[in-house]
Amino acid sequence: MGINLNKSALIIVDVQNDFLPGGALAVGDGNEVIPVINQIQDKFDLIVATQDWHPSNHGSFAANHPGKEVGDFINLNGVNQYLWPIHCVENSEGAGFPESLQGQSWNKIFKKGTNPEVDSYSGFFDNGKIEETGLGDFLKGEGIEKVFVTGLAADYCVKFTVLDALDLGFKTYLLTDATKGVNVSPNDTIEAFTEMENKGAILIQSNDLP
Ligand code: VGL
Ligand code: ZN
Repeated sequence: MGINLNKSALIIVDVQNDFLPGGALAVGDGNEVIPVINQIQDKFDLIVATQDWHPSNHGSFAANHPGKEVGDFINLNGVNQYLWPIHCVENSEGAGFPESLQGQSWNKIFKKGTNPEVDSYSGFFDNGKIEETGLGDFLKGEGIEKVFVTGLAADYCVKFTVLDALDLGFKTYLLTDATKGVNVSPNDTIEAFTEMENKGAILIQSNDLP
């Protein structure tokens, strides 16, 4: 497939306890991405992780909107917002990374979703595209041209991270065996894969890496 890893970064999206089986917003089989991600980290000179990190009054939590339930939508400061269970509250166990995920060679962690007024699926921008996390400038400052995206959840934070990476001009690969989706609707993950591919992402598996 002719991939070389010069000027490449591995992006690990939201592999946090709350998105793993038993967590507050568990992704089915989400734990299966961990050994795959561990196995490929050595190939990359630059590794970044994103961390969903919400204050307890975050506007994406159904519990913060009396009368609303998980799965409802609200208008959150002009953005259509799906309401989630309480998850990844800053400094909680659920917001932490699992011990089984190797993190010793990560260059930087980017927290997102810290503003209670707006959600942030992408690792680059909030959902209103008002504020940046700093990830884009960091990668460009390091001379990165290609990104390889992994993590959770395929149909939310991974998808929006991939789409923004493409918008920012990175050659963008999705590692399909290193991501799993929430599937609020049953086909969400497969549709997210198609959408990412249609917008220019290159879908590969970890064993396609050199
Ligand atoms: C995510 C829903 C809410 C994710 C984060 O990491 O995909 N999904 N917050
Ligand atoms: Zn969140």
